[in-house]
Amino acid sequence: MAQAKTEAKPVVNRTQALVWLRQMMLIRRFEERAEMLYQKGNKIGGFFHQYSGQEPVAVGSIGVLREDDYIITAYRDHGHALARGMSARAGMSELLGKVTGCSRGKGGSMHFFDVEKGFLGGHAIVGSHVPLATGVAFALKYRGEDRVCVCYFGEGAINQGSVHEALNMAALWKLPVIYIVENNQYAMGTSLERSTAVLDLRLRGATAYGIPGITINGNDIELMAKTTREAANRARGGEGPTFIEAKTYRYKGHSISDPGKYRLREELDSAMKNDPIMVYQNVLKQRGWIDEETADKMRDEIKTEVEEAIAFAEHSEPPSLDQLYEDITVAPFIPQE
Ligand SMILES: Cc1ncc(C[n+]2csc(CCOP(=O)(O)OP(=O)(O)O)c2C)c(N)n1
Repeated sequence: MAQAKTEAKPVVNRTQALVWLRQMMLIRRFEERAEMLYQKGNKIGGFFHQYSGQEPVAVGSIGVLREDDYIITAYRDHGHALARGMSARAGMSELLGKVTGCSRGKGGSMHFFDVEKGFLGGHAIVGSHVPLATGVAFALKYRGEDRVCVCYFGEGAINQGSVHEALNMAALWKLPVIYIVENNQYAMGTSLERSTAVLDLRLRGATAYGIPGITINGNDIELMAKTTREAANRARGGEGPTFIEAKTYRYKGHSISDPGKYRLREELDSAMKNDPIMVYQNVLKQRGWIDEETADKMRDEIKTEVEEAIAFAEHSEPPSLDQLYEDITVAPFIPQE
């Protein structure tokens, strides 16, 4: 089986590590407060899928990309967007359906976009964006650019036919794409064991298409970073795609309306006991890169940032009737009377 190579040297300095810790804390807080707004204040409508527990996957991998690389993901997209540098204001406004949101209030939770930051969404049909990622990578190669496209999807998407067509073409044409499967163990209420015949997901890329694959602990942010950096180097060097299975766990139900009755309380408790944000904070403490007081200050600043984002979103306007007709087609869409 093809294996992605690993390297030994450290991937991060103190400054970068603190940025990553802060980003993970921001994602967590952003979603905690958004959940409250959804449930208590009834301020957020539509679907709402939380990333809580999976933060190191997005933050570690995006943290080693270049600003001109592309990212594309599924509907559990708040974490990737914030890790890419979207402001809490733009994200919160989108959740509240305001014109100041990243998709002008017309996308909602599942359709965060920020094209200027190379963040190509937020896609709700399972597996549908994987061919898009392959297409983006094809365009990059066709134009002779040394940028890469990173595509995130859940393990539930692995059995979609379109994913396999996309993997085959990426391997055939050695496209600069990195597929990151976020294996959080459940697709809605269905565990991987109940849906999938071959549990070693790397084999999907490796044996079928010859794409180097690696399975890693997605809770380990620095390992995420190192593995992604190596994959990006391969892609930029013309060696083609890499398939990374990041083992992770989601703390919340599939969506906000899912009480999660298909798993035991003990399973969730045991995952939360090793919360990757606290674990990373402790790692940095042991290295002497942060102390308790600085971490508390960081958390306080993040609380303020999120409250400020909520206030901004609440004071923003929803899109006007005219604006509802924008962004539908390339040429302006003229509604018929
Ligand atoms: C083609 C398609 N089939 C079914 C659904 C309904 N659906 C929404 S999310 C989901 C589970 C996907 O799980 P996974 O890919 O593991 O991602 P996760 O939710 O765990 O992040 C399903 C079946 C859908 N959106 N699209």
